[in-house]
Amino acid sequence: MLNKDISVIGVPMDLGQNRRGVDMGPSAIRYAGVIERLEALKLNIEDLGDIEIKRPDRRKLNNEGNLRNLEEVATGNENLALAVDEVIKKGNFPLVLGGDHSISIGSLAGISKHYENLGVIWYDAHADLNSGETSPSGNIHGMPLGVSIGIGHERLVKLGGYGPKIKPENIVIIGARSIDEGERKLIKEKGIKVFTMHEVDRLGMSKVMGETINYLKERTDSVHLSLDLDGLDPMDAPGVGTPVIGGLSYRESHLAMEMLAEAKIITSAEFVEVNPILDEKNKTASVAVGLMGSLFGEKLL
Ligand code: B3U
Ligand code: MN
Ligand code: MN
Repeated sequence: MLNKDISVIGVPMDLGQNRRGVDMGPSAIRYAGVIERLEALKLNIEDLGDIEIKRPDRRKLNNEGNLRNLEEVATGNENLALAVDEVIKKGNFPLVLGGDHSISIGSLAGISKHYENLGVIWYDAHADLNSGETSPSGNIHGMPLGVSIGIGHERLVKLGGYGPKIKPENIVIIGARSIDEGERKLIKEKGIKVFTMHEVDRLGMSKVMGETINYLKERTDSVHLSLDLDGLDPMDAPGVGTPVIGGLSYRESHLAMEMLAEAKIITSAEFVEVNPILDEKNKTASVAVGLMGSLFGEKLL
């Protein structure tokens, strides 16, 4: 990793989906020792604490169309975008702790304007390419990647005052195994690069990551890592809201992070969907912290 100055931002957001508890993700990840783990790597860590996310009376929440809690999700993400923007302005690496995956909308709004050609690695069981029109759930955490390429509600697509944030050809999805019909269409139409579990099994993680790194090096000037813990197999990461069996292993995931550390291409990152209420003794938060260790250069020997 080139940038040794890291700013940690927690986002206690659970309004992008229906299960309670993911708002406690940042606490669980801090409790699992993220700050100490990164400090041990001789990095300069500042913990900016948590972004303010409103705690509305849940009985009074309003949906707009098929978008659950649109206003609250948008406002929280605007706060996050401002914080991330400040971190990059002062030359630090933003490390964002979720919260549900809707927070990627705010992260990318704060990050993308600083680069000509931002790339994204989307490490996830899902493609998160839905919109109000295609979503089976109305949950905004299933939409952030679609929003980033300009598909979805204006309030989200133009969040931070501009959009789209990412070119479809600058995206690589890794670990997908639960893809909705509308998402499948979009992947084909936009030519988005996806390594589903099929490709991971066929090629192995080493080849998948190697190809991902080469692909992004060729066409981007910076890369954001968006790691949804449900990309991992539920045996390794049980504390997530929408587990999908047959996922990426703990070992494959560490290899992926180690290869990214070696390639020095990651310029910002977020780790999302850790839900301590659904977890087994904070296992998922600990796995997340271990992966951050590898991403920032921790070695076995
Ligand atoms: N694709 C489904 C399910 C889902 C997306 N992201 C998560 N679950 N974590 C949806 O609701 O959009
Ligand atoms: Mn996701
Ligand atoms: Mn997911």
